[in-house]
Amino acid sequence: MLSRRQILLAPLLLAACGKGAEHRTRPLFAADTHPDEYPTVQALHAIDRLLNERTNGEMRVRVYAGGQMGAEKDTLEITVFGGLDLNRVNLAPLNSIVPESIALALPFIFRSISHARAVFDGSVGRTILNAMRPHGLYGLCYYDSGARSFYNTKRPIRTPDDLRGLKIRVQNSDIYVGMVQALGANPTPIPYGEVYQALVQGVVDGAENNWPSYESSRHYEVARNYSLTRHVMAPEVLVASERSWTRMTPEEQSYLQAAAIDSVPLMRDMWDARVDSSRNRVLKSGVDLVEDLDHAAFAERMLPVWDQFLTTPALRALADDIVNVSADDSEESTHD
Ligand code: GTR
Repeated sequence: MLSRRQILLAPLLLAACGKGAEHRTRPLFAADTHPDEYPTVQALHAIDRLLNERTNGEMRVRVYAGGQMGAEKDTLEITVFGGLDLNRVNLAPLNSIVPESIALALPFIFRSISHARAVFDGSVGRTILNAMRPHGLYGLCYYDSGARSFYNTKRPIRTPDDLRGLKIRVQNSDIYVGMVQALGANPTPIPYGEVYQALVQGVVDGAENNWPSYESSRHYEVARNYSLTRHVMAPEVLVASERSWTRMTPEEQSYLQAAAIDSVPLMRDMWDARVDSSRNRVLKSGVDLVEDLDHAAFAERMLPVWDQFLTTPALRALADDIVNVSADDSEESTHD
């Protein structure tokens, strides 16, 4: 029997395999793991609106939100194959596909949200997007993802030692596994959509994420200790399938690239508002927030993780370039 996902995917795969100009008569198919009201999904809708206006309805985007197409790792495979034209994913599942992306995922590489934004918007950001092409993905733009922090069902975390022995869900990326191991906890990679259940059932004791995901996924209802470690500020990424991209005319390509770039400031505004509302909602529910953390102690534990993952001179140079990007860190955004 066909699974729900196979049934959902069938028209996409058929359309993707079609020949000739067919791709221009159908919308671009886009996936996102978040529910419709989440800022990343709203950014995809913004791209649809911009394309619709600018091409008189010739180019449109059909958004499959809420993880309908599967976990990010799987949707990336579908995107490389051409079954999805667009995919909004976190950087983490790209780490095993595009080595250059590792630099942006290093724990504590960014000093602040302003620093992270300056990197995403600058030449290092572009270099990493360009590095995706040989891997079947065309990097269109980055979206904000704020800062990720640890939360758990057991106890407040103030020092790395407080994490010792806890089972922590991580994203599908070896860096996250290495990071959690270096903190003395036990990493368990689980797809995002299954984490709530895993927390409820005690399969894991905790996870880590930004305020909007902690709230939207309802993890905060179960894991009531949130510690503001802010250990990773890796971005969200919007990729196109290289197969879909090369089938577009140069004109279509520039419409799509422009709409993606123009959606970034729109998303950033929605993101900042959502961070505030998510944080308020979560704190109002009585979550135990730890802010007085020893950040330096966490960062120090990450030095061997950097060594473990910066395996080539090129990657080291990218990490150095990131560190050297200047930004007004004093103007730290509270929207983390
Ligand atoms: C969120 C991110 C998702 C997904 C999720 C996770 O912050 O927006 O794309 O990566 O985290 O933890 O799996």
